[in-house]
Amino acid sequence: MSNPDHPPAVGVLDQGPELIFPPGFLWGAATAAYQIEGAATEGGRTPSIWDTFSHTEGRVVAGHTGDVACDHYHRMPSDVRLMAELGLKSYRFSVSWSRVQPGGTGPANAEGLDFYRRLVDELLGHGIEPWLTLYHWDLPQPLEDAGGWPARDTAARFADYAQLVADALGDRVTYWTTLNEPWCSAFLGYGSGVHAPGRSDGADAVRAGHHLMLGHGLAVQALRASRPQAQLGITVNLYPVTPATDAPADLDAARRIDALANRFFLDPVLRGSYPADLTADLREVTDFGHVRDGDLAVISTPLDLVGINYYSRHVVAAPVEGAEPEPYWRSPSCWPGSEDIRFVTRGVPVTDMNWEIDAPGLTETLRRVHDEYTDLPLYVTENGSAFVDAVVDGQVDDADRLAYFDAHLRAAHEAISAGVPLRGYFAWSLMDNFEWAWGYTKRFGMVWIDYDSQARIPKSSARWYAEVIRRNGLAAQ
Ligand code: IFM
Repeated sequence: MSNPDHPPAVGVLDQGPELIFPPGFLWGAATAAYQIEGAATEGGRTPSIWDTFSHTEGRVVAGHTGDVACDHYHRMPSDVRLMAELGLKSYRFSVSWSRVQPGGTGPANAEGLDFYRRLVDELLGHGIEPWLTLYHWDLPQPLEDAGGWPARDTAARFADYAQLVADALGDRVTYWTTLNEPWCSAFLGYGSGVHAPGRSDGADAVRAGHHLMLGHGLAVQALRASRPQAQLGITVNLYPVTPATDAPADLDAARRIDALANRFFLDPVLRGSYPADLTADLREVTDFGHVRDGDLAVISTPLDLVGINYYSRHVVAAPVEGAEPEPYWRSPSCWPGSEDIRFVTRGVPVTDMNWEIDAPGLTETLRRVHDEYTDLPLYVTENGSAFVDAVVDGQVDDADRLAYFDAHLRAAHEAISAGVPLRGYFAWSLMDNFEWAWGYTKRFGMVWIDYDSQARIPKSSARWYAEVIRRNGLAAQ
């Protein structure tokens, strides 16, 4: 770091011999366009579903919006310098569709593309590998008005947009992920409606999930044809799903939630089919008439890598009468056809999102994807935690977040030792940002953002992570 008064907070790193990661391991940090860029109406950008949603009263805590966010659009060069000071090998960002193709159809917006060209140049100039995500939840509003992801045409529009970005940036960007966490787009956006566009219909959520994957497959085909050297993948958010007891009804609850949370995406993308138990569970919700011949072949177009976002574990149990509905991803409407299943709280430590901290779940998830689905290289494209931080004497000592990263990196290393081809890890997030329905009330960053002054303060976890990257490893315990 540039500030000699604040030496790296190596902490646990000093406790023992290092745990070394494989040579060339890609150490990174991630962000997403709507969460950090701001400049919502500048440079020809038009509204996405998140602009509309956040400007609708009652949708986001305290009425927060991404209008300004971290002002990254204007501060990009100094933010990249900060990444370089941290020693990041790679930076995962997303492109705002409505910045580069306002309205979601038609020609490219040169000014919007120019922002990402400058970002990529800046990264490459600092020796940082750009990792581009095409879609991190910000569908152009006119495409939502035309039906959104439940409408088949949106998949074709996404492939056109992917081509346009590939034409502009494909000569300099090697790593591409099509979608970030399609489960959230489909089931939080169209199932429970706690995310944009805020619709609540189980059948629409299932259709949205299918068309997101269809768009992914079409985009991969377009990118592969025009950029044969590119490394192409998708990012899915996965959870180990554990039954609360080994009673048959709890085992069945776990099977059902695993199907909706994990196998809904993993099976079509990596095996070219929907799981039979999933379609059976959903028979009261949809007859899957939206799936056309040939779709699954497109969806399972071969990839070069799989990105996995890991945060926590789901522990579930059979329905009980009179159980109180629960919030956010525990909301029953996130789980069409399985609304009555209970999410169980085990009483283990949680983050500020109330998500249970479960590092072994990362090992389990990585091993499962490798053992059951694919030999492809895997990347943890997000992992991190929100905690209540505070600035004290100009510093932020986020010991909880540092411990979370440390435990999860050990879990990642364990997966590598077990033979999983894990090639990189991206901390979520580089900086505090707009945490969707929670606005700015949840902080996931390694870098503190003062939203009044836009000052950046690297937290202890950032200085620790810089040291992990420098050593390519961490201390054994
Ligand atoms: O902030 C989000 C991110 O946009 C997607 N993955 C989970 C993060 C924390 O909720």
